[in-house]
Parts: sequence; structure tokens; C-alpha cells
Amino acid sequence: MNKLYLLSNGLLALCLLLVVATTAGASPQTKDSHDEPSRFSRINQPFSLKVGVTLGGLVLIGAQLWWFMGKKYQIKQSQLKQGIQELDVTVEGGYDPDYLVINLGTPVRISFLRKDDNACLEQILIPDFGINTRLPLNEIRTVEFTPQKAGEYEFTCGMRMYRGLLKVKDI
Ligand SMILES: [Cu+2]
Repeated sequence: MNKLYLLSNGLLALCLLLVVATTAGASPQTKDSHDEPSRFSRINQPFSLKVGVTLGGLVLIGAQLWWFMGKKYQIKQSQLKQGIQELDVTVEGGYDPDYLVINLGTPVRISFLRKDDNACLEQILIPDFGINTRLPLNEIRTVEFTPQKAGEYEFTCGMRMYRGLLKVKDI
């Protein structure tokens, strides 16, 4: 939900910037035909200043999008304990780690601990393994399954806004 919000935020900023840039660039034409003395004298900003302001805005918007959209995955390989591949995931503003590497054919146990009171994260879905589990705040909940086919599988919150990936390796 955060990413979506910030993306729209970035796009809104871009729209505002374009409006400002075009109105600053275009001269008002409406009153010219009436020969009225204008109460507001037009200040002609140097072109280089307009370009500078526009470029500065674009750089800031780009930085914002890069920061939130280009976020790298936190990769974690499962640990084998008594025949079960174990992984711990903290649920706080997303999933940490959010790229879980597991091996084919061995039972998996993922322990989720939700520390984020955002109701959006209250459910964890791993559709390919038939998992749909509620995650109460500050309590560990485990999900178990055995991956039978190599590949990448998504896990998400109840509304599919926060996402992570399960990578099943054929060893
Ligand atoms: Cu959600």
C-alpha cells in the first residue's frame, strides 16, 4: 500500500511540476487585446533558471521513485533443522526478508512475526501452496508446506499489496 501511495505521490508531484513549468513558460494572452494597464508586471525569469528549477524537480522525483520502487530484495536461504527448512520473517512495512530461498522436496516451516499494526498485513497468502493465515500482532505464526516443483512463488498480504517471493531450488 505504501509503494502505491508513494508512486501516486511521485506522479502527482510530476504533474504539478509540469503545470508550474508550462505556466511559468507561457505568457498570459487574455488581457493583451484590451490595452488595460496590467496591475501585475510580468517578471521574465531567465530561461536558465526555469530549466534549472525543472531539472531540479525531475531529479528529486526520480530519486523518490528510485528509492521506493527500486528497493532490493532481502534474500535469505532456509536453515535445515531436524529435517525441516526453517525461515523467520518479520512483517513490518512489508516482509523482511522478502526473498526466501528453499530447496525442493523438503518440508518448509516459515515463522511470521507481525510487528506492524497496519491491518493490511494481517493476512499472509501463499496461493500456490494453499496458505491463507491470519497474523495477529506481535505473535509468531508458522506456515508449513513441502515444495514439489521448482520455481518462484509469490507471497502477499491479504490485499496483495505487499509482496515477497519464494524461490524453490531444485538441488
Ligand atoms: Cu495489504
